[in-house]
Amino acid sequence: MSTTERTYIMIKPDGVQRGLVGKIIQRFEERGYKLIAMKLVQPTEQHLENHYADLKGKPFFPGLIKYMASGPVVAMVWQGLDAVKTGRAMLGATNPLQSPVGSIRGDFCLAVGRNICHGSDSVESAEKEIKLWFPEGVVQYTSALESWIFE
Ligand code: RTP
Repeated sequence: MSTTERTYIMIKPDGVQRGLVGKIIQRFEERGYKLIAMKLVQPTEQHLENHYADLKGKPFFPGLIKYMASGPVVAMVWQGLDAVKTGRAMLGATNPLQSPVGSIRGDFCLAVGRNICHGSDSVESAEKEIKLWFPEGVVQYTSALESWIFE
């Protein structure tokens, strides 16, 4: 487990429209993760089909692409210990009704097709997603807080 593990976290169009951007960012900052890339983008359907290529063929795929292309999303890369698995735990389950209270989905949403955020499900998919959403790369910097967050 590395203190420089990275995950791709995205606030979906409903999260942006509902004004939840600040709250979601705050949870990752407060947990001790470091923001190393962020942008507001209006993704194309083609880009989203690449992002969700593993789900092509699922009955909900066309609706998912339409929903994800319906407005801007906030694309982010967060770095820190166990970022992928802990990031997913912070988001909650795919179906918000099965998400524990205290998780982002468990606190802010109800429907699987409007679940406000995305998080990479493995270190390998995080690497792929970071390249897809940030072909320009991420920012390298040292935070003075790091020695207070990691041993
Ligand atoms: P995400 O990629 O967005 O973080 O979600 P996930 O890994 O938790 O779930 P995944 O199975 O990869 O599904 C991707 C997104 O598709 C929508 N979905 N709708 N209507 C449905 O039954 C259904 N199932 C999945 C959700 O927005 C889910 O986050």
